[in-house]
Amino acid sequence: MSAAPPHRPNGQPRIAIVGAGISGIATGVALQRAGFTEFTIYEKAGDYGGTWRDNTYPGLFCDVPSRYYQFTFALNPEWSQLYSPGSEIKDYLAGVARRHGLHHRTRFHAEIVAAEFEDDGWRITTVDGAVDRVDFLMCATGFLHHPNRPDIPGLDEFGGTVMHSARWDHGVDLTGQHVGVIGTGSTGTQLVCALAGEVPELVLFQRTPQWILPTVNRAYSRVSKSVYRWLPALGHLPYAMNRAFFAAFSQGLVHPGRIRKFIQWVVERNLASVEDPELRRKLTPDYQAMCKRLVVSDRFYTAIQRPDVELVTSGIERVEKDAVITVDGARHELDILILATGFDAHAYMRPMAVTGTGGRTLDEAWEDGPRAFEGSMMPGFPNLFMLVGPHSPVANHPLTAVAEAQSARIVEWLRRWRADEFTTIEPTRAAADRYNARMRAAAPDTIWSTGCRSWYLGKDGLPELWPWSPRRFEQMVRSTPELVDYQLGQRVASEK
Ligand code: N01
Repeated sequence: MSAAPPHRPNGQPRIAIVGAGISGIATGVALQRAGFTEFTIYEKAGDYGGTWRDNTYPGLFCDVPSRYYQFTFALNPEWSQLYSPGSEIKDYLAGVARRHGLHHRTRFHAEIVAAEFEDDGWRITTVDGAVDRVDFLMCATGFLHHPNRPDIPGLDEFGGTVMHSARWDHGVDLTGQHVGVIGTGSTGTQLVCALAGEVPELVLFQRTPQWILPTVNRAYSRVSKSVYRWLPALGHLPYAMNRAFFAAFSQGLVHPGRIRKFIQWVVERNLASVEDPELRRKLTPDYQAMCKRLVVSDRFYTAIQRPDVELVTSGIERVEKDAVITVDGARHELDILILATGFDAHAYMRPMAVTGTGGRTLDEAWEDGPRAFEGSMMPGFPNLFMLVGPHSPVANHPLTAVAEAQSARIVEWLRRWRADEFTTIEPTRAAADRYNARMRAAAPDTIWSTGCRSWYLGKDGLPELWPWSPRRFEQMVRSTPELVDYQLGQRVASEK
């Protein structure tokens, strides 16, 4: 049996952060600022940015305004637009990491394949077989991470190029190509807007129509940027305004009422701008607006009405060497197929093999779906924290804000560890069960439970999102923890 990690004489716990995306960066900066310096960020890829590094497809932008979708400790005066492109967000994240010196503490191409709780800490194994011991494991692996490849007969036999939107191959020349896009989520609709008119024929295969919220994406002027550069603290103002707007909007997500009705009215009016009644019928969803993630676009309906863009609503039966065959027998001859089919949003840190106390694996603990106490800790997995874990996505609240709030809480626990209040911490099973029961009870009130298929829903058909307001989330994360909800491990007296 290996020795238990001795209590660090310098008060420094050893910490592994898994993932160098938004939440890994937020955690690294929070730890560093609080004086916890013995941490390593393990990143399986070669750069920062997480989903913003992986997604590079044409037309990618963030549907949350950039002056809100950023860290409060790194307000950026340089945003080019209200909704900035994905590449700009990726560069921003990498810049924050480097400016805070995280590159000195990041190991790229170092995927952690296994983590086992052993004695008072975690034994972690990287893909090259190297083993490390740490006191705390922080999983910042995100949830829009593993591409969902649809199980369509014949897809592997397609003779042209097939690529998932999150694995865009920039070596593929689209010039003169007949392109099919499968999927009509935020990604599929952004792709259609970007590719319409760029290729001779674009076919969108739609299984379910989407409600579209029209917004205007405006560019920031040079003057506005220099004002924010000159007075960076000014950035808190648009941040606070957006925060108030999204707080109001989120009321419609978690409670029935006027906001839902208003959004429904807006998206229906937007749909009415589609001239051809038959096309309009095909684009009309049979569920309430916001049940699926609302698509934000002022260009989609224009793009889909172009003569060189076709909307196909008949289901896909199979794919042949040079065509997609739909159930109505139509044959759509194509050169390139783009899978805008989303992600396995329920994998979280898997396929990493995580084993807690008593040899219980994460797969066993999550047999009925991902669950966590306060979105971040699990019984039976001591000293493991998840960033933006199960039920932490707070609707359209930016993940930067969620990760900042959760990492501040983690720092509080580490201070208690340093003060020798415990060596190991995990929530009690009773506390976790109570918390998850409250989540389940709140779920039916949310818009996500009103009858549509989406990646928000878990195995039990209930949404795996935070079912209350963003304010309530922040209150929970900022409140003083009830120690009765936790099981604290102490060192035996002889070790002290
Ligand atoms: O994925 P999705 P996404 N045959 O799961 C269809 C974020 N995001 O990549 O609706 C045919 O929403 C599926 O059909 P259906 C954002 O949070 C953010 O678009 O299940 N079709 C659906 O149309 C977003 O919500 C930005 O019937 C199949 C589509 O594929 C999340 O990422 C930008 C199919 C998948 O839609 C995911 O969005 C982009 C099959 N076998 C993304 N399987 C920002 O702006 C699936 N589909 C921040």
